[in-house]
Amino acid sequence: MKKLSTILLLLILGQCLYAQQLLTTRTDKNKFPLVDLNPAAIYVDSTDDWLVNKVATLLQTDIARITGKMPAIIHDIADAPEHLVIIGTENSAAIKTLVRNKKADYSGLKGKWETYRIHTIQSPFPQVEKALVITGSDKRGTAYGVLELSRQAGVSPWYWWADVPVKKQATIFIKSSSWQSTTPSVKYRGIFINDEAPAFANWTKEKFGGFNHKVYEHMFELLLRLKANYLWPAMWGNAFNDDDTLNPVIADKWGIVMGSSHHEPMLRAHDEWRRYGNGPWNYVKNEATLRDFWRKGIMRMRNHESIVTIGMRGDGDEPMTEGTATALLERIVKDQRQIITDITGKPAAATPQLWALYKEVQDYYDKGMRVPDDVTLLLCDDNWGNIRKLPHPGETVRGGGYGIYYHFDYVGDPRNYKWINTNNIARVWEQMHLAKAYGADRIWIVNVGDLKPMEFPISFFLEYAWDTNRWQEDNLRDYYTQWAAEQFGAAYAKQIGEIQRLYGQYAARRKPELLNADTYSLTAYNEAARVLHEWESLQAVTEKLYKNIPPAHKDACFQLVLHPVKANTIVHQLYYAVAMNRQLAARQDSGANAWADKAKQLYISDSLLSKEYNQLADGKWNHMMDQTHIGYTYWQQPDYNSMPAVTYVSTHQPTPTTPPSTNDTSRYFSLPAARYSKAVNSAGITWKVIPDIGRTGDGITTFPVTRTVPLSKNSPCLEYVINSPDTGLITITALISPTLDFTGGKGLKYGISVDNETPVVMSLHENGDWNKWVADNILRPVTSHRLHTAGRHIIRYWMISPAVVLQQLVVDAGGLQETYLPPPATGSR
Ligand code: REL
Repeated sequence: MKKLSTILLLLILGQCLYAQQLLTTRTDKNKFPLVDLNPAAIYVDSTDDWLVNKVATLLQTDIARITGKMPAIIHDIADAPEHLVIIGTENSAAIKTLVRNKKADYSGLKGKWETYRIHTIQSPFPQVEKALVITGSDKRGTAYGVLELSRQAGVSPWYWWADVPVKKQATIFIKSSSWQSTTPSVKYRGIFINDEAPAFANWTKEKFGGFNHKVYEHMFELLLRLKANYLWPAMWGNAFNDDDTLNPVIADKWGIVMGSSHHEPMLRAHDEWRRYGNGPWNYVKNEATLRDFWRKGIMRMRNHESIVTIGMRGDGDEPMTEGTATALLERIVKDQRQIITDITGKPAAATPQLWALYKEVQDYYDKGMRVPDDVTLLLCDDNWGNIRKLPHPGETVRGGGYGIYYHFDYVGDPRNYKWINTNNIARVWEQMHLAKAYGADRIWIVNVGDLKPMEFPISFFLEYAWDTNRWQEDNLRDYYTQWAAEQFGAAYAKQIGEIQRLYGQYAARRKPELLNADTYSLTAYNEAARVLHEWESLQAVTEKLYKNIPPAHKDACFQLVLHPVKANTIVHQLYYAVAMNRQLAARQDSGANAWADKAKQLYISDSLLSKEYNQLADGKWNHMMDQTHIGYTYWQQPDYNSMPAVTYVSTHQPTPTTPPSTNDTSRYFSLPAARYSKAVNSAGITWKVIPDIGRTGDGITTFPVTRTVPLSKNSPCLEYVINSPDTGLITITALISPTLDFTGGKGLKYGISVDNETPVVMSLHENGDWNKWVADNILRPVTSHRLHTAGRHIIRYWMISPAVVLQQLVVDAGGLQETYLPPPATGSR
């Protein structure tokens, strides 16, 4: 019996945890009327935390925005009407009374991090018939609960940052029940505003007068609405603590944990050293000055929740001088921790710290440098979304744990990408899922450039960090529609979700900054025209949607949906026109001239589109699209966009409108990985498709991602059948996502065999050019095999390492032409 009731309790609890739909309809007789004819009042204890009082006012204005009815805020239960929303932490007088009178039991929140409970209580106080209580294990937990309610009632976290209209309704009813949130999967979840000139910097200068608390306050609110808690502030010529002394004070009130980037130790901005530093940024030559400089960072931290970056890199994001000794760095860390101890008066371990294993710093770690156990090791991606290192399974027990620093935007080799969003969330999911599976879950921070236009991947990154169980490979596609529904309503969810899904896949093929007229082949398999057609079709669908969407949604739809599609389409049209021009001009064909004119028009269209963005919402986002993106000659951005060179010819030849197609005599099979003939799972390892992760479709990999087995004839494998008319040599190119060997080994491996041959074992990383992998966003290992007979053959792709995501196999049986993307899928033929 006891067992049965435990099971029942677990089932009910399970429902509480996952049944997170708070809203109900008027006909539900158990409902709580948040707003019926009148709004319920909101109670908050004025002595409760500032943030709790703040979110009470946010809820108040959110409700007013939704329904046009402004709820009263009361601070004394004696003033309560019959329906009351109670917001508070355990310090709230009303919450204490409820517990004391056994009307509620919040022991399930005790000691938890950022966890909240939302429930209704019948007759909690004499004059109150029903109350809706939102309480958290701490101030942020309480805030997240309140903002979750707002969000479900119709206020998107992006209502200000992307002009998403509030969903108007006359009434709001809440289900009578009890929900307790999960405790966040990742403790510190945040963003890094970086590479912020020219766009964000010019925008904020014009709108707010710089990076001051007025602009940061909008950011803090956004972060809380997205259930984030952590920020690395802008640092390109900006210094959070120095630019406006209210910045850190307001951050602390909003409950935002502040840090500084990976190369700005001790909470001091790089720009502060430029402003006030004395002598070289070199610990051997200038130790005392540096110590003073850092001391100020910790003094200024006061009791504001912070994560202190420790360690030291060279001046301005450069490596330390060559030959910097591990011993020196260890001494620096020791001295920095002594400063923390001296100034806080507590052991250093009482202040959260991180050491970022960014770029060359990881080498120090790999060569044996260690920092004390309480420091979080912030592992990093390669700046291109591929995680470089993860803890070994079983290595995760370390006081400070591990975290990840990830990029949606970057300045550096092989090219800056800071104009528009090019992040495919399927890949973000796959990499961050790895991070979680291997135990890197203390901090997740992502470089988001100017913040706009990264709204969509930011939402995903932070929501996934909040609950890594919520999104798996088999429901990832729902994220697109869920997000679209939240911004644009259920009526547009499917359509916009589908646009976002295709956009993410197309845009991740190559950063626009790396595109040129030669990226896609004009001739081989009609590649350039096919790619362009995909963009133009997506644009047509998006334009139609934009035309039909209600006027109130147009600004948001432009920013979040139409602009990125159009911007990419124009750039692809431009390079296609330039390619056509060059090809025809090379033949002295006067058809080249029309393409040159077209290219010029497209170049102008590009700048007009940026202008349209900047003028949107009466110029609210002026400068946000100032980033240059055409005319790169090396990694660094050009100062100005420049028109790619086109040529005019003066002869009079006919004007072809399509590229001359070459005679395709190539014999090949292009096999999308997810369309295997057979998947062999074994030893508890299962093949699963990750939808949309590939450059042209899905990808496939093995789960659990932490498991592997030595290669044998029983290993997990995928089979692909081809029917070859010939015998002879073939090559097989495996198109694989550019995952790095995060295990610290020499390269992730797979095996490949044809029929009964011994599998060829391929290492993905031993040879190759990282610049090309990331620019092309693919690995292309090639193996050779011999077909001894014509007819049916089985290609087997063998799992050796986990986390290898196969996108496509391309079998060349003779004459395969070179293309950027795989040739069109053939299946067996
Ligand atoms: O993307 C990165 O992590 C770094 O290159 C930047 O953090 C770096 O601070 C750069 O913006 C300038 O210093």
